[in-house]
Order: sequence, then structure tokens, then C-alpha cells
Amino acid sequence: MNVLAIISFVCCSAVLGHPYYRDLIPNGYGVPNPCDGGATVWEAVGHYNPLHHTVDKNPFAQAFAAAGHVWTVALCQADSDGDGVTNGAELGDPTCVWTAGGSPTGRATGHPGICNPVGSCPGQAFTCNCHGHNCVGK
Ligand SMILES: [Ca+2]
Repeated sequence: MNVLAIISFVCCSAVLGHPYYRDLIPNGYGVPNPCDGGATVWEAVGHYNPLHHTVDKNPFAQAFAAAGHVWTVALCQADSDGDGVTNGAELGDPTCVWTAGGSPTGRATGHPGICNPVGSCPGQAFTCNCHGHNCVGK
């Protein structure tokens, strides 16, 4: 019985692993979807598909991983998607003071991994309405 409980725990922890990351960035559950003007939330923040954890990770996911999955001042001050707005400003932590479990000073107004307006960054060939792999031109 204990073995079954352990297997169940390992199984479900792995499944929930990515949503857990949303707890580690400010306003992780309120990142606006740049493809619909923020009418919906971009759930898979680190990915190019708003709803699914595809293999195509956006530049913010890569920077977040490089920071050890910790919201650091350097990560906050960086502009991972290259749209001229820092990750912190986009996620509602413009002064980079947020820590996990705390309340952000503002709300998320942009996506840190998807250039806004979409398509305006030379280094990112992402297009909206891509639901699957290869959402960006390589
Ligand atoms: Ca940015």
C-alpha cells in the first residue's frame, strides 16, 4: 500500500511540475495572452502554446531555467523576449522586490516570453494561433 502511495505521489508531482513554476514568478496565474489583448490568461507561461507545455520553450522559460527556477533580481531586470520591457515590468514587479509567496506590487501587463506586440521583435518569429509544436520559425 505504501508503494502505491509513493508511486501516486511521484506520478502526480511530475504532472503538476510545470504549474508549480507559476507559483515562483509574480502573477504567474495572471499573465495576459498577447494574442487576444489580454482577454484570456496565458497558462503555460514558459511555452509558446498558451495552454500546453510543448517542447517549444520561449526565451523567458530558458532564462528562468538558467536562473535555477528562482525569481532573481537579474531575471526580473532582464528583457527575455526582447520587446523593450523588463520581465519584472511585464509581470507586475517593476522594482524587482517580489519573492515567492508574496503579493506583487502590480498586476501582470505583458508576457515575459512573447514579444508584445506579437511579431514586433526581429529575434522572435512567433505567430498567434499556433497550437502544437514548431510554433516559431527556426
Ligand atoms: Ca519583455
